[in-house]
Amino acid sequence: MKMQRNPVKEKLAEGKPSIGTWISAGSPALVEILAATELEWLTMDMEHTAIDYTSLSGCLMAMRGTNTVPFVRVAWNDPALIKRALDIGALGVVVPTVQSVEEAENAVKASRYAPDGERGIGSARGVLAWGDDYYRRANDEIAVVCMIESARAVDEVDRIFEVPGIDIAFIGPNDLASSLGVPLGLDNRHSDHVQAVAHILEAAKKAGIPAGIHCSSGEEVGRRINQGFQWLPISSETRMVTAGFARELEIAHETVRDGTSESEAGESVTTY
Ligand code: 3PY
Ligand code: MG
Repeated sequence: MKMQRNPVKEKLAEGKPSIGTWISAGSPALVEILAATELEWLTMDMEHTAIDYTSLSGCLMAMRGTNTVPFVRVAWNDPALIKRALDIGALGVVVPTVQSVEEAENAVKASRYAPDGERGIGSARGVLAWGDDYYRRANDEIAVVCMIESARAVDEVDRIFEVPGIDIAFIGPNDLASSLGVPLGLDNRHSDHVQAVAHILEAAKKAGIPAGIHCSSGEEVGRRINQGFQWLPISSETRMVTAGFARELEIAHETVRDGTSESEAGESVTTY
């Protein structure tokens, strides 16, 4: 088996948007279901969740053979963490809180084999999951995602984006809000936040790097695509499950209040 092109990198290079979600529970069963949807990628979040390497490898196995691309957000910009996430089979690594040229260079170096970087050799699962030519092709197909999520990074963003090898510039709205000293929240409308986001997007465009931002909803994803963003997670799998049940419970209570009965609902056949 030969390593295929990374479809997310291909789409972004064509200037198209790519939509995925964040995985917080780390359930291989749920990941398998989501990998059968039209979401183009899933990011297993090891920064802010209890996902460990055993559940991570289960999630990656659940995605094997699907068209859904696995990304992993590592806990920190640390070469040891980046190496393990990639060696287990991630095709993209999301590196939190990149704030300087040196930190961006470190993220790229840890993600690429020589001569482009310093990643150690030893990805048995990379070869198994992606192909016999993995060591030769991984540098081209793995996506390095640098998170811009602090006031310091916003000030440095033009220089950071000159670092070769950054594939996606991804905004973390909550850390950015915290660092700017404005109220937290995705889809953040505080003017300082709006201005910082626009500045990052413009710098990324100037550098020819696709930009992404964590979105609260499909509606926000649409607006962000119209704004020029390309790599867009809709919320997370746990939040979507919670929101889905909250909505259905509300409908159930509303229906009871309205007094609609079975005979009035009309004919329909629903599978569960
Ligand atoms: C943030 O909002 O800080 C994030 O890291 C989102 O992924
Ligand atoms: Mg963050």
